[in-house]
Amino acid sequence: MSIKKTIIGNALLNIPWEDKPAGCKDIIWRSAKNPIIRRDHIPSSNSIFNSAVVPFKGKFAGVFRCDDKTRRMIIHRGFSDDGVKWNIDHKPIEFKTDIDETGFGKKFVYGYDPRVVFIEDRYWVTWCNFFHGPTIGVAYTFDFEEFHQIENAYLPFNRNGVLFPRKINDKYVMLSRPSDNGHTPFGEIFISQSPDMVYWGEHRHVMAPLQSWEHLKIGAGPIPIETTEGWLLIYHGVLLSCNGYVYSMSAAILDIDEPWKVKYRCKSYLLNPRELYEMVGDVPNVTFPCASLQDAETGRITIYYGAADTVTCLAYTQVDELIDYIKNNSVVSK
Ligand code: BMA
Repeated sequence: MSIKKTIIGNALLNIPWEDKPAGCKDIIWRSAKNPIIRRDHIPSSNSIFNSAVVPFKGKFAGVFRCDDKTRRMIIHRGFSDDGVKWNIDHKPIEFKTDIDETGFGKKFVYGYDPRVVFIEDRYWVTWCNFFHGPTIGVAYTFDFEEFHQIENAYLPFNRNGVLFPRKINDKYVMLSRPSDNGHTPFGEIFISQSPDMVYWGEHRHVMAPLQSWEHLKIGAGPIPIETTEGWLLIYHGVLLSCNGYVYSMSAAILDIDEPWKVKYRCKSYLLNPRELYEMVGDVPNVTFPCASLQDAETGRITIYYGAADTVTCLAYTQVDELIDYIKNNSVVSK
């Protein structure tokens, strides 16, 4: 049987994987091992969630949001042989930077919801940093030993900065979600472009909340996946219920050359909080995807998501099944 190659990218034969359980009708299904990282995985941690991983030297490396017991939000690095059992450094990453004259422009103040992506010759890390309010911090590493922080990408307030895995039209491209200083009761996904990872402009609007499950705000999740149908974007959406925010995830497909154009967008959520570890924790009812791994040979996609702002979990999907579902259940605008 010849397998259709829908994902444009590398094979990743050691991708963490569990087949869809018999009888399961979901397009995205959970790991039976969830949560794969518990809240007390390292001695200092209050919670480890909303974290990101990449293939690294035939194995895996990652950047982990480890809020500590003072409730400071910081980022630790980690390594894994199989993408499931993680060795997370007990010490936070110390970002090297040449602080600017105000002492603030390139400073790591706090770090949450990191993403990581390999582009050209290095790994780029983005996260929510503080610069007179939340904005997107940017750093790079070649080896997960030294991390070099550069200029924050945007003016406050902004969150969920997610880079594309290659230049598009010769520019670096980043999705982000302008916000406020607090728990932001609004939010739409925008795109910005840069020749050098420092100066960001040519901003375009990508998408706004559309359906009830995401009516309050949306934000990009993992690094978009390049496919023959366009960029596959897994994202989170938030519903405001009488009992607070509910974070679910779904997916859309963006145009490959003009990624501010939405080609298809799944109208329903594809995974929402319903397991105990997603509904009970420091913030109940949160499933928050920040990374994926994908194998271009088999079309397998493994999603890393934070649950209840407390633990880290895995979910799986198959690219052709997911894309078919998005196309057959697509509503792009009102
Ligand atoms: C968002 C971010 C996420 C968090 C979510 C739910 O604003 O802070 O880190 O998972 O809220 O609390």
